[in-house]
Amino acid sequence: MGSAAPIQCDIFCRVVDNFGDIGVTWRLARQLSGEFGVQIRLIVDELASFQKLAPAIDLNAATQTADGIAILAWHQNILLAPAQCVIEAFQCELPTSYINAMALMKPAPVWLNLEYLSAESWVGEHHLLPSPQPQTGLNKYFFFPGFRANTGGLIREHALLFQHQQFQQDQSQATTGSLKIFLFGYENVALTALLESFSDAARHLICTIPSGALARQAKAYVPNVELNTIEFLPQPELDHLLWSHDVLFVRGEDSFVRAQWAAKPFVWQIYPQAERAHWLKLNAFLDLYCEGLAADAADAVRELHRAWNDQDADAIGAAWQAFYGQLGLLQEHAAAWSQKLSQMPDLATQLMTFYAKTAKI
Ligand code: TRH
Repeated sequence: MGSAAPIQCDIFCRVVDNFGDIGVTWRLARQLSGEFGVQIRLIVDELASFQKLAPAIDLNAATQTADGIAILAWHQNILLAPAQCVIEAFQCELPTSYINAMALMKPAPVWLNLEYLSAESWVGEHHLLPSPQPQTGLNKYFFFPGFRANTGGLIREHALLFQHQQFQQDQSQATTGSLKIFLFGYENVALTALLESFSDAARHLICTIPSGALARQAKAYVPNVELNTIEFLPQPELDHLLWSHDVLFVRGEDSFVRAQWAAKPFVWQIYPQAERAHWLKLNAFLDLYCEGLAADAADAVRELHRAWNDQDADAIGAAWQAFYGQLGLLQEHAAAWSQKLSQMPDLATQLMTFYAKTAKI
């Protein structure tokens, strides 16, 4: 920032499971490149998952370019001269040779660990703290995305909310009378009971399920419900899909955030962790999200989240009915929540501001 030469940034990503790791890093890479002119190399250890979100990715190419971003296959002996800004996604552990090369650079690169998103309050206390690395004398900084002012915020492209508004204006005439539900989640024992409870609604329902375990699990016929299983779309097309539905079931991290920018009532299936550790994270988010929401509506939000995440087939029907009964209020709340979040600087802006300050440019 301020200097004529573009900033160079390496983003390292290991695909642990599913699509969230590559989903978040790809989205961030596209924004940093497209809106900040940063020269990005995205170093990824698994191209097959990446290809699902970006069909142009060539599975056999060691290096390639997509959307102006250099994509490097992360193999064991990869040797790279470090960039000025280094983003290690989700503690994925940089190659030793790369760290040693960083230690020799003057000035040292700005090294950030991009953490998983959480609404827990301790996150703000740790955001941007340095973690001194005794072997090299380098500092690695924690960068915590989050929902509060003392965190790194959420990924939000600069034109996103404007585009959303335009989309809504264009769609305002196109109401079908059906309630459109988007259902993206992990395999879930409560799915059949949820779909059956959809058929009790007074309105006709259209339910869209992206390909994957949940789509395979969905039963073919439910009275009063039109079930559409669809192929995965390229990531930039996901927002329009979300915007064209009325209720969003989302999961993980990236689709969870996009549902919030879509300003629609949503249900989050959190990525399950050992010993139910994810419940703390889920409840921390619900506490924040339900602030200011009328008690009945807040109870409905909590109970549907509980039943869906607990895969509670006995409770999901009643939980859905209660949620459905509050839909008008939940729609207003979702719009207000999105508006509130948009007051925070977005994650890429915060990242670039921190980089400029730390690199003293
Ligand atoms: O796939 P996920 O469950 O990812 C998870 C979480 O990130 C979790 O925190 C992490 O620990 C685990 O992976 C390893 O859900 P998420 O985060 O929503 O990622 C899905 C990505 O797929 C997201 O970037 C959106 C994208 N996507 C498309 O590009 N096209 C589609 O059609 C759909 C449905 C999703």
